Amino acid sequence: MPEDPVDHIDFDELQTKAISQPLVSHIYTADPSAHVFNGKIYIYPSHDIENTIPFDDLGSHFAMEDYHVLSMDSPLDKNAADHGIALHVKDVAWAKRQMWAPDAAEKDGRYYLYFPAKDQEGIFRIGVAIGSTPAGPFTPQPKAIEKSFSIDPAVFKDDDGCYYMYFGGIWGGQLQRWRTGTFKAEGVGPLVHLPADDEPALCAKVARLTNDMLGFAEEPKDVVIIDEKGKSLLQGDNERRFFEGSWMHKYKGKYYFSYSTGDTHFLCYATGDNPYGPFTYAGRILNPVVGWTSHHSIVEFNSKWYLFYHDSSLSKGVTHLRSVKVTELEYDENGKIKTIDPYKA
Ligand code: FUB
Repeated sequence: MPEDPVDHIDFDELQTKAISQPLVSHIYTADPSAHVFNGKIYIYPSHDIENTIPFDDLGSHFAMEDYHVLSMDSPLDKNAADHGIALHVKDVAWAKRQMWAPDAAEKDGRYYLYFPAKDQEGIFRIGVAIGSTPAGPFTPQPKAIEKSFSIDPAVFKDDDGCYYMYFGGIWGGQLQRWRTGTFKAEGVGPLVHLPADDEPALCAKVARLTNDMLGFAEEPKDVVIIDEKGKSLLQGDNERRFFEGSWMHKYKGKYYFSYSTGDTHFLCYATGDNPYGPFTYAGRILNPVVGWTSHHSIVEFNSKWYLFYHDSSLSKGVTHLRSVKVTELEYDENGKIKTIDPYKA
């Protein structure tokens, strides 16, 4: 991922225009997956760190090593509490580096932290670790989830008690290398193995989880996004097609699949009538933030809806040093999400 040109940005002015401020500023945090557990908001972010790894289009400079869990009594609080290290890569037998965007789920009083990391061979897999409280610490399973691949797990509990994992990310997230069902190692760079611009876009994946929450109960399926005419979005439709950062929520009985468009920096969403889709493209949730990546979660708290997201304003535009934020999210009378501008005009 190229570093954003930020020379033109006046960061003091940007601070005054930002619609919200970092929830913590003693560490850098990103990719916030928020959930309400026991009446509180718990946020499962990536923990961004400074490092000397050169920037590249595969995101090698996102060299994170551990996870901290944050919590808030309410999304209206200005700050979040940091519960410290919940899991470190050195304690995960199968993982070597790059602890990217995690998520968590609760079942029967146990908490499950889902996280991607590169294994010894440099292949992204998704692991799970178990805790007895929402803030951890979490004990990792010795192996990654069988048949898991790529990045950005997001776990959704449906009203019938079934849990689903949405995952995947292109470029550095390696999803394009799995198009045939096995990992294609040959070729260098983020564009190798991607479909052509006029082919159907690469899709996020979804799989129902097993009852013990530790594996896939089925082969992962494509999360197909279609346009208003029922046609799959194309790979060249960069302003609407899936890139990374899946999230699922339900509003008034409809399923809302949301995601980042990566190189065009939007958070978008598509709606459907079941957890597998297809989902019809419905619009933008968040316009671009400062920093290359955009990543989010959506959660209901006390009958209001909130968007957790991140930007790189605290680090003055450093792409891999981000800060999590929250703002209210609103729907219109037809269930359309009102697009949010992260900075006032
Ligand atoms: O934090 C590393 C990666 O950046 C995440 O996995 C992506 O979603 C992007 O936010």
